[in-house]
Amino acid sequence: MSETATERVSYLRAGHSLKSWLLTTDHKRIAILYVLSITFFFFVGAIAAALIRLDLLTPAGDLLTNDGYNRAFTIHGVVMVWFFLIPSIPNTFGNFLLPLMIGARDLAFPKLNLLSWYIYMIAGLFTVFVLIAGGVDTGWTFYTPLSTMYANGNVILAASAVFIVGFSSILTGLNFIVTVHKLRCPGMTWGRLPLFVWSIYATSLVLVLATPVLSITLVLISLERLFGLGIFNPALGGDPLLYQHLFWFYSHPAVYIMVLPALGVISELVAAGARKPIFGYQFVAASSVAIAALGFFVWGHHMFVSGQSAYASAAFSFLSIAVAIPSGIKVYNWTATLFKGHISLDPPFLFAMAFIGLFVFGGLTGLMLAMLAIDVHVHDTYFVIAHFHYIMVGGTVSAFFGALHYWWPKIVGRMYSIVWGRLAAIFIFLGFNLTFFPQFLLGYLGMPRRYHVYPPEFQVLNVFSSVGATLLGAAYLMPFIYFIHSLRYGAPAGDNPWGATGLEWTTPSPPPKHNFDSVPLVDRPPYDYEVEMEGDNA
Ligand code: HEM
Ligand SMILES: [Cu+2]
Repeated sequence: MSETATERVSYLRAGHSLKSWLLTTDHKRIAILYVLSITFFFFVGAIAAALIRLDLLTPAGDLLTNDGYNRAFTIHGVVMVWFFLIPSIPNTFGNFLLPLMIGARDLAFPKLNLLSWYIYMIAGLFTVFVLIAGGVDTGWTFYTPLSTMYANGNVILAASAVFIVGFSSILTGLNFIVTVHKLRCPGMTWGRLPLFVWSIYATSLVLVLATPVLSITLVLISLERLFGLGIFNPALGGDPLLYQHLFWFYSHPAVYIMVLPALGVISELVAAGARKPIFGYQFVAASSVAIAALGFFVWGHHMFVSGQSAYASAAFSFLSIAVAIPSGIKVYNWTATLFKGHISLDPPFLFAMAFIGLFVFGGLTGLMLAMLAIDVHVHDTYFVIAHFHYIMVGGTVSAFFGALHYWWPKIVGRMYSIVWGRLAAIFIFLGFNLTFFPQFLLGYLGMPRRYHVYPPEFQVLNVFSSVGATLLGAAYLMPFIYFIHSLRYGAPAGDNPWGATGLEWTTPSPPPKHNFDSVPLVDRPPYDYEVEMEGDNA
C-alpha cells in the first residue's frame, strides 16, 4: 500500500479550509466535529464535578454557597447527560462507523446529518449562555413545582437548550434507522450486521420514540412558568406526579440511549480481543432490541416513594427486574466469547474488560434498587448516585475510551503508544472505583444526594471519593496527550492493525472520502475469526 497515495485521497485530506469542514456532509468529518464538541462539553461537565467533589471534602461545605452547590450539580447533570453521554457514542462512532460497517458511502441523509450537528451546537450555545447567566438550580430532572414556581435562575433557557438538542437526537436517530434499512451493501443481511450496528439501530428507535415526550414536557414546564397554566402545580389544579411520569417515561429509556451503544462497542471489542466469533450472535443482537423495548415499561421505578399506587410500584418493580434478562444475556455471551480465547491486553481490550466488571456492578445494584423494599431506604441517597455512575461513567465512558483506542488507527491512520494506553486504562479503572465505590457505602449509611453539608462521620468516605476523582481526572487527561502526539509522530496504522473482521477494516486508514473503492460484497457471517486466521496462514 502506498502511504502517500492513500493519504492524499483520505477524507482528512479532502479539503483543508475551515469551510470544507463546516459545510461537510461526509459522515466521517461530521463525526470529527462531534468528537471535538462533545469533548468540550465533557470538560465543562468535569469542571462542575470537580467543584462538587472539592466542596464535599469538608462536612461544612466550605467552598460553595448552598445555591452555588445546587447550580454546580445541575449544570453537571444537564451537560453530562444531554451534551456528552447521549451523543457520545452514537454521534461520533455511530456516525463514523455505521456506513463503513454496512458497506455504504454515507448515511441516508448527509445534509440532515450536518444539520443535526448545527442543532446540537445551537443547543450547546444555549447551555453556555445558561452558565454565563448564572446557572440553574433545579437538578437535571427539573422537578416541579420547584422548576415551575420557585427555582431562581434560568429554567426556561436551560429547558430550551435541552428542547433544542432533542431535535438533533431525533434527526440522528431517523438518519441511522433509514441508513440501516436502505443502504446495506450486497450480502449484508440483518443476520450479518455487526453488533455495534444492531445496538445503534436499537438506540435510534429509542431516540425517535422517547425524545418527543421530553420535548413536550419541557414545553409544558415553560408554559406553566411563563403563563401560570395549571399543568403540574396543584395550587393551579395541576399534578406534580404527572411531571415525574412524563419525565421518567423519557429518562429511563434515555439511560438505555446512553448505555446501548456502549454495549455494542463492547461486543465488537470482545470478539476482536478474544479473536473468536461472538458467542450466541442472534441473542446478543436481539437483546439490544429487547432492552430498548423493555426500557419503555419500567419508568415507575424512579417513583417508588412518590406516592404512586402500591400496585403500580409492584408491577414496575417486577418489570425492572426483567431488564436484567437481556442485560445478563450480553454479559454471559461476552464471557463465553472470552472463555479460552487468546485475549489481547492491548488498550481497547483492557477498557472492554473494565467495562464488563463495572457494568455488572452497576446493573446488579440497579436490581437492588428495583426491589421495592430496598429502594425505599436508599432512594435519593448516594447509593443511587453510585449505581448510575457505575453504568454511565464506569460503563459508557469506559466504552467510549475503548472505542477511541480501537478505532483511532482507522480514524486518523496512525497508532498511539500502546504502553501509555494500557497505563491510562488501568489508572482510569482505579480512579473510577476509588471515586464511586465509597459512594455506595455513603448511601447505604444514609448520606442523601444533593446535600453539601453533612454530618462529620461521612467525611472519611467523602475524602476517599474526592481523592479518587482527582486521580480519575488526571487519568482522563492521559489519552489526550498520547493521542495528540500520535497525530504527528504515530507509526502508520495500516488497514487492519488489530487483525479484526468487519468491513471498516478492509478500507485504508484513514478511509478515502468515498469509503470504498468498489461496493463491498459480504459472503460470510460476522466475526468470522477462525476462517480469517486460516486465510492468513494460507
Ligand atoms: C439492570 C438494569 C437497571 C435497573 C434494574 C435499574 C434500576 C434503577 C432504579 C430502581 C433506580 C431508582 C433509584 C432511586 O432513585 O431510588 C435507578 C436510578 C437510576 N439509574 Fe438505573 N437501573 C438499571 C440500569 C441503569 C442503566 C443502564 C443506567 C444508565 C445508563 C441507569 C441509570 C440510572 C440513573 C441515571 C438513575 C437515577 C436518576 C436520578 O434520580 O437522577 N440505570 N436505577
Ligand atoms: Cu430507570
